[in-house]
Amino acid sequence: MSRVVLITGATSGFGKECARIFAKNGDKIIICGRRAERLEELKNELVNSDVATLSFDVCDKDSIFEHINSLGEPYKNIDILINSAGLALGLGLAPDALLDDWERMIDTNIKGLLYVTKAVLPVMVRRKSGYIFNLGSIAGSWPYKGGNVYGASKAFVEQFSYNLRTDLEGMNIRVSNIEPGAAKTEFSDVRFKGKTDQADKVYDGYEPLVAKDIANLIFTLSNLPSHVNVNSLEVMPTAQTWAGLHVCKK
Ligand code: NDP
Ligand code: 8X3
Repeated sequence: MSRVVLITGATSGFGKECARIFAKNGDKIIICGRRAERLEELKNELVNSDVATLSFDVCDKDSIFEHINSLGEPYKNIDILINSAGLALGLGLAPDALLDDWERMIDTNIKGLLYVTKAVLPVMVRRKSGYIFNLGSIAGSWPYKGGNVYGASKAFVEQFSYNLRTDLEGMNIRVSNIEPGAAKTEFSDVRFKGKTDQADKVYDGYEPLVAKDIANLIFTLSNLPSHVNVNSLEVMPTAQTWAGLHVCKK
């Protein structure tokens, strides 16, 4: 049966590939992002599917509620929310990192995700049905140098996902925290503020994940029987492992 799927961060990366796979499989999609022209391009690409576009900044609370509350038939009964909008800014160590970057990551990855979730929840609660996918990260569990606030914001997403699921007990609403490792999207271009040579280096010499890998997994989870909730899913490229504990010797 066709579902209504609202996807943030649909102009790029995981969100864009989720839009493609859900739309091509007959679901109705609502694609969101700030870059309206990219939303229109994607809508044109998916011309044989039901696609609505909503252009808003997830940091703008009022705009989010206005846009989501403005949805009419056949899009207003959202079955699936994919919270993919997010970013890392900079890889500087805490003493050097920019406070503005820290604030933007908190505003986007934490507050933005909360606003969108809060705007979508009433319809799921009323219909006693829904599935929320949050894009966490391995950075939420595994510290690395320069990960400081980005990793902390993803740790928030993980714990919020579990607490949300707990609050929604008995309401037949599933919540999964998806925790990818290194994936080649526009993520590093954004992190390094357009310095593409630095961004490309992140994925040099091994086969990273691609957005389709994560979109396929999200789509698969969305088709599990409704009594099955995958709480978290950590996914890395085969080439990526853990760094081990570090000792700073004299
Ligand atoms: P991309 O940079 O390719 O896509 C990010 C998306 O987020 C874009 O569509 C962008 O849309 C949207 N976005 C960013 N800021 C805002 C904002 N203020 N308002 C609305 N939309 C916004 O990155 P990915 O697809 O890789 O990242 C998606 C999610 O996955 C993020 O939460 C990221 O932290 C997480 N992640 C990424 C990993 C990776 O290695 N790539 C690994 C683990 C997690 P627009 O600019 O048009 O608004
Ligand atoms: C993105 C993965 O390892 O670059 O969340 O932080 S990582």
